[in-house]
Amino acid sequence: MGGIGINKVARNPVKVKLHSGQPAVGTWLSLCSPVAAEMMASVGWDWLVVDVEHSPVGFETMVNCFRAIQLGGAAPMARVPWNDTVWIQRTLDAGAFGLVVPMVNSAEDARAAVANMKYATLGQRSYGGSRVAPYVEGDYLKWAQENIAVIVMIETMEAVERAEEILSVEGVDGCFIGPSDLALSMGVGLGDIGPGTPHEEAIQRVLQAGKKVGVAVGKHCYDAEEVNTRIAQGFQFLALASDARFMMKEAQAQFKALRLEGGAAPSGAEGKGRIY
Ligand code: 3PY
Ligand code: MG
Repeated sequence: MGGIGINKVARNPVKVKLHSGQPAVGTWLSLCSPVAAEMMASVGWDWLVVDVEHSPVGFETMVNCFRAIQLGGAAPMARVPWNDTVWIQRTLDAGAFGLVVPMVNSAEDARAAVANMKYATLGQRSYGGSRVAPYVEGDYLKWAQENIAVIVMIETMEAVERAEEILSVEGVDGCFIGPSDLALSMGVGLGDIGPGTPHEEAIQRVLQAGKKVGVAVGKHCYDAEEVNTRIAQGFQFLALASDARFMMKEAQAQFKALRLEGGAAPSGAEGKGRIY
C-alpha cells in the first residue's frame, strides 16, 4: 500500500472546541464547487458548511465538497434545507461531521433534530453506515453518536424567547443565529441590525441563554472584525461570510479599481441584498 491517504479522525475537533469553551470558526460554501471547497479548506478554518438550504448544490456535488474539505483539513459540515429526517439521514451518511439545522423554534424541534441525528437508543437515525466510516477511529456507529455536532439555528423571535429551553435539550452541541431570518421575524429591515437595535438585543439574549446553560452560541458574521468582537463577547460557532461573498467582494473591488474607457461603473448590487 502506498501510504498516501487521510489520517483517521479520533474526535471531531469542532465538537471538542465547542464543549471546551473555545471558538470554532468557519465559512459557508454557496458556490457549489468542490474545487472552491478544497481551496477554502486549506486556509485553516475549523469547519466548512456546504449550504444545502440556500444554494443550488446537488447531492453528489455536496459529497464531492465533503471530500475536498476533508482533503484540505477542515471538518466537513452541511446546513440541511430543513429539520427533516430523510435529509438529515442522507447528509450524515454522505459524510458530514456535523449539521446546522434551520428554524429550530422550540425544545420539541430541538429534540427532533437530535433524534434525526442519533442512532437508537438516543434517536431514530437508521443504520446504513457512512461514506466517512473508513476515516474515523474505531467503529463508525460509536464515533457518530459521540462526535457528530448538532447545531440548531435560532432565527426567529419565537426561538429567541425559548432559547434557554432549546439549548437545554440533551444532545444539542450549539446554536447558530441567522441574523437575516431573525430580522424578518421581527418585522425589521435586513439593514436595521447592529449595536443599539432590538435585533442586537435579541442576539445578546441568546448568548446569555447559552452562557446560562453552558451551550455554545454562534452567529453568521459579515467580516473578521465582527468575528473578533463576537469571540470577545463569548460566541463560539462563528461563520465568516461565504465563498460567494469573498469572491464577489474582491471581484467588485478590483473591477471598481479599473480605469475603463468611459468610466464604466460596477453593475453588481453592492450593498443591496447582502449575501453572506
Ligand atoms: C440567516 O441570516 O437567516 C441565515 O440563515 C444565515 O446563515
Ligand atoms: Mg436563515
